[in-house]
Amino acid sequence: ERRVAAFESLTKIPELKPVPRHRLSDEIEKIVQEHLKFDLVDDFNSNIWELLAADGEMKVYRRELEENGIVLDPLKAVHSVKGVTGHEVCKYFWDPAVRMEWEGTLDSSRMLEALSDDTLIFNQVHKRVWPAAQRDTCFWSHIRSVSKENKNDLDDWIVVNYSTTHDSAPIKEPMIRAWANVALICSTIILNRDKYADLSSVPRENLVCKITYVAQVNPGGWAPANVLRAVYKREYPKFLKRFTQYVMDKTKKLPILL
Ligand code: H15
Repeated sequence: ERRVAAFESLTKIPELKPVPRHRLSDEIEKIVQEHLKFDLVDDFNSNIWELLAADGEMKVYRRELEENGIVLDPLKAVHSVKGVTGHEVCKYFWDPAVRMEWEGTLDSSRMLEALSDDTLIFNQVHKRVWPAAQRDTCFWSHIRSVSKENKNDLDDWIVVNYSTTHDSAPIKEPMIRAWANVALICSTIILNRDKYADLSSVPRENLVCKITYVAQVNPGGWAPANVLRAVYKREYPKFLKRFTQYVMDKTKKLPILL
């Protein structure tokens, strides 16, 4: 199957061209396939997830997990947003040009390398969580579409942020390097699809974007469990609410990105 990059920036017209291979292609393929296979399984009735927060269509769950006193709680959230496509949601999540407009948990974000049109490497410094040492992260960020069998459906979209190392981002004490495996997966539902001859004539009000967000974060060293859990409980719902509202506001008057 030939994979293509669907866009280059927020402003350019989408292009369809093959993505050249690079040093992380195999790892990215493996991690993306894992997310697509496991994250969309509806396992909320299985007792493994504890509801952390709910607000309208948004539900944020966690699983308490500690290793040697370090909090590793896996997080999984679902949301449903009207008037936007999965392509739009993933694009705004991935694009470094707009990151600081919606991110509320960072001191800085630095792009280190563009591996290809769909994969960037970042070094980000997270806001300090008192009384723990400040954390930074170095990760590749990959975006792609996942085509549906039915041609009347819009593609699914996924962004994966996965920790890596990079020569331009050595760990500088007292900063602690945190590790993460994060995915945002979006599926677009079209209401009254049969009323429209083609996808390009569907109005925004008939779009519903189903969002699944999963995050496994390892703080990379000791941090007080109660403080960390309080931060997660506050920040993940805040992020999902603020980010999705941001995408709705930004796209409202723009042509639909299918
Ligand atoms: O997903 C979110 N943001 C993206 C884009 O900035 C980055 C994120 C990521 C996190 C960690 C490592 C790699 C990538 O995917 C939104 C996240 C919002 C909620 C953040 C909650 C706190 C995360 C703390 C990181 C380490 C701090 C340990 C003390």
